[in-house]
Amino acid sequence: MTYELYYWPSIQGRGEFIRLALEASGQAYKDVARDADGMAAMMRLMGNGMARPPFAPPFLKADGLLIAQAANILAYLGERHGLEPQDPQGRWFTRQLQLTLADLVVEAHDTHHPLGPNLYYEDQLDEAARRSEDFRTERLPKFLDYFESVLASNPDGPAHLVGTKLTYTDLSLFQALEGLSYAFPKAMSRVRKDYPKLFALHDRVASLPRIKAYLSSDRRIPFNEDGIFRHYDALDQ
Ligand SMILES: N[C@@H](CCC(=O)N[C@@H](CS)C(=O)NCC(=O)O)C(=O)O
Repeated sequence: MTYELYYWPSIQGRGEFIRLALEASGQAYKDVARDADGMAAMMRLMGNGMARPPFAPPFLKADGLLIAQAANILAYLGERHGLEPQDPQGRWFTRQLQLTLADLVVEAHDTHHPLGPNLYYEDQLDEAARRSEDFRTERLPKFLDYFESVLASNPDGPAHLVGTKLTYTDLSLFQALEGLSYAFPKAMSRVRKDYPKLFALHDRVASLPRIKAYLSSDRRIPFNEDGIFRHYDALDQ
């Protein structure tokens, strides 16, 4: 079976969390909107009159199902492809961590769009600078402290967030660290030494053979200033 992933074709965005899970588990998939006519197909699925339509990308077509919301899609893939623990407590905790990462993603996005996505960044420069300062000094350390403590307190050891095996939330944490390091290189390099377990997990994920191959392929879209994690020097002082 070939999965069909629907996501904006020129950014990593939230689609990247899904791409990483598909790549790490070796699934065949089509990144539909990157093909000719793919955008039209994606817009049709969100169109008026569709039964049970998604609100926004990413969404995944698989086995007659159409599933939206990144965390929801990952729960589906995790269950099918061994990217989540078998025990209920571990499974729900994995889902809980993924939703916490989704909260972090929203806050990272809001550093450059604190007044909302319908205004350009250039129309909210002062607010973005204020929001970013709070993010860098308060929110970012709070999230990173939390994930470092989850690794430190994993009864199965600090190699993974949950259990003894790779889960989709390990992959997503890798992606969050990648994005944060792109957007806030100065802030992230200052705190790197405070989070040895987080960055060790990041480096382990980066060196998984399938992920390594993916990251150096043209399937991996470079970070840019249209995505969620954007680098503006003014926001990283
Ligand atoms: N909570 C959703 C958020 C989906 C979302 O905001 N998608 C963005 C792209 S990353 C989008 O296209 N939004 C359009 C909109 O909100 O109008 C998820 O995690 O999948």
